[in-house]
Amino acid sequence: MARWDIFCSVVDNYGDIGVTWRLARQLAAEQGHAVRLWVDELGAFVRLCPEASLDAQCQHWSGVEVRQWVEPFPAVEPAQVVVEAFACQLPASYIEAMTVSSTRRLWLNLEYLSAEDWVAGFHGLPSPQPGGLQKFFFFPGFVEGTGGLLREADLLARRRAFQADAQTQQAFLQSLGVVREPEARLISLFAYENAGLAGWLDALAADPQPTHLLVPQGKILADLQTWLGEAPLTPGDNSRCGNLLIHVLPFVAQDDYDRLLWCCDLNAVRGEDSFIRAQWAGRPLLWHIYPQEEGAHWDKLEAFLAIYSADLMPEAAAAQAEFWRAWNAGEGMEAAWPALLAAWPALQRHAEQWCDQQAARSDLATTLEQFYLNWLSYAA
Ligand code: TRH
Repeated sequence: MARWDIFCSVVDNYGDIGVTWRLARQLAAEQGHAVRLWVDELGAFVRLCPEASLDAQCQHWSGVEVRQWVEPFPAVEPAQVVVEAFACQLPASYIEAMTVSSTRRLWLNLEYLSAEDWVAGFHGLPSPQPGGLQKFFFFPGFVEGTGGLLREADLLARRRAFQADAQTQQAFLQSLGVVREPEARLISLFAYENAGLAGWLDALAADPQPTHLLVPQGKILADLQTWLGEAPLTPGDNSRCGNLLIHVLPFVAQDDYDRLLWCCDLNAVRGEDSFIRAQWAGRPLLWHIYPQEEGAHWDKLEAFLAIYSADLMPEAAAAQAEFWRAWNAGEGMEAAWPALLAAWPALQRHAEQWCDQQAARSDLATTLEQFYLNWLSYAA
């Protein structure tokens, strides 16, 4: 057992806290470490963990000590392993305390997820620091030589048991105010603002098979509202248009978001964490990648499509790629949707195969633990 400090600066949205909160819980529960999670915006944390306090300096949830990251930073003894998430800047006083301490400490920069080729070459490299501190880059990833993906040890067993149990799914959906229509496909929609939404909704409304679209509160609601031509949407609202039934949900707790993904036939997700959780759901997905300056996100999107589609029939791979490109370009969903449906059975099978393939690799918390143990033995 070691003490770990994880630092999370909430830049925007929920990905930074989503990833670090998940990692902190897993390191505590599965590796038995004493984990402190330092968060500079508790409001974002409370959205994922609604039982938590918005202003407590220190609180304990799921075996993790959650600390408010305030300025000036409190005088604390640094942990043996320090994780800065997504290159956030550690407090100067904390770095100073690490530097003057006689105890060796492992400092890791947990980087963003990318399927690009260069990632494996950079994973685990040292990042030289003044004062002799030992800092390394740690890259999550989909291939050998990277740090893997966040996945709790029992996740897939829990997911499969849930998906095999129609009554539990029904009860869960009912707790969100959703009554599933027998013939309807269920789609969850979590996305940034997207001009392509109107075209997709037109296609769903005209589709011979009914669709039940579940939309948790978030940025996409404004586009939905414009398409519906209605007053501001709030959780619980329902609208029907042709063969499309739209249901606005509250923003649910993080564990319930998993269950929502497990219930749906297709999940539209965004960012980094929901993207991975949709893959563990074993169902087809649609990724709205976080847009970056100068279009850098397109390379990431194409890199992922290339590895995800490697074992798919060419027609299905092309239909999926065009669907994802249309969504991220914000146009062309009317044509991309029927093409995707033509490839549907292949995509369904593939989603489960991909999940198995990824689950055969070490998860991120396990690779972090291994990295730490190697570092310890190297130091001994
Ligand atoms: O919210 P995101 O877009 O977050 C991030 C940040 O923007 C970050 O700066 C950026 O670099 C990164 O994306 C790529 O998307 P993400 O990562 O999917 O995080 C959303 C979290 O919110 C995830 O943990 C799931 C959770 N969630 C819920 O708990 N309940 C909900 O109802 C929904 C819709 C999501």
